[in-house]
Amino acid sequence: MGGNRTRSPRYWESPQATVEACPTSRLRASFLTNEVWYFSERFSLDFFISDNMPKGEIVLGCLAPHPPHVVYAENPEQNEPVSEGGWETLRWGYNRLARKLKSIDYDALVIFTPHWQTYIGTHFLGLPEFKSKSVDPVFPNIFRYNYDIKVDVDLAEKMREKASEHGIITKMMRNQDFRVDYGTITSCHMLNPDWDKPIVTISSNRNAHYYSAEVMNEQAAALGRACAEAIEESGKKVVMISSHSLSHRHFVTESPLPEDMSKEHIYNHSQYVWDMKLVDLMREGKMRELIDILPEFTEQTIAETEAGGLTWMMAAMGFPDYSAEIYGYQSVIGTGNLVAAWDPNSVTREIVL
Ligand code: 2X7
Ligand code: FE2
Repeated sequence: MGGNRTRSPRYWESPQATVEACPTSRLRASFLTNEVWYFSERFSLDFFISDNMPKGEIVLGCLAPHPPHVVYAENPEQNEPVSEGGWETLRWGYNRLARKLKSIDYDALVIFTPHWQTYIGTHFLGLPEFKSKSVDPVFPNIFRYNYDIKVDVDLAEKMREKASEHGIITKMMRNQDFRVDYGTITSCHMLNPDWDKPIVTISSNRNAHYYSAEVMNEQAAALGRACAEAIEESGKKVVMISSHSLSHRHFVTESPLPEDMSKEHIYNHSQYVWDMKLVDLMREGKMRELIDILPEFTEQTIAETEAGGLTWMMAAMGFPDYSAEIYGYQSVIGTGNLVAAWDPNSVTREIVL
């Protein structure tokens, strides 16, 4: 493996670091890291090789819908409003996937969210911590969540760099007062309520608004490939999260008690049939086919796939041809919400539902 990183000169002063130096001082090796550096005496040609630098990998991909209702229904201490429950099919599916995540060794969660919309380029959270209160603009009655989020800034920067190399306009979000969107918070809370892993949030650049759902699909796929390269080079184990519902036609009037499940139902049969078509393709491991028909699905069901998250994740994972794990499907104010996961490891991959 090669690279063009530099080491500070002080690194080589440590006795353990330098185990061998040839007379011309052009080659040095390190006990600490197994790196072998070749010094050309011209900075731009210095490089290293390493035996023990494992490639990073995507260890799981999750489709994680973010109606704030599911957080409200869980009654975590971070959220101010208190509920009597609700949306159990979705929440119990989420709880099961969260248990699987606990059994997986990973370094960071990387999430793509439709509720951080950017119009000039793709943005990445770029500070180590964001702490504030998130209030859902449409449902302030159910979501007022105090968050304290840790970010893997190194990984975010690597992704930004790779995306930029691929011709994508990018920016790091370095404003400490930036309010993290409720999509990121809801999906991450449901998958990892302990918040014990750093995250990277990626914004959704609205190519669809300038061009079309097809262009959006292409751009999101390019971003996914760039992120996969960044993950590989980072040496980290990453869980990817595509945060969104499927069909998205929803009620225009909220019931007096939001968690009154006697009022919750699918809004429109055609939209439900579309959602089930997608679930079938996921079960059959036909993700390339699914992504090909996504622009049509998005248009007909005004789906949140419009933001590009699913395409981004599937492209990064090489369009899986194995079965997705299905954890649950339920309507929230009429929208279609599916919790699903793609496990590249055939030993741990399960048939859940
Ligand atoms: O953002 C959402 C959503 N995607 C689905 C349902 C309800 C509220 O907010
Ligand atoms: Fe949403």
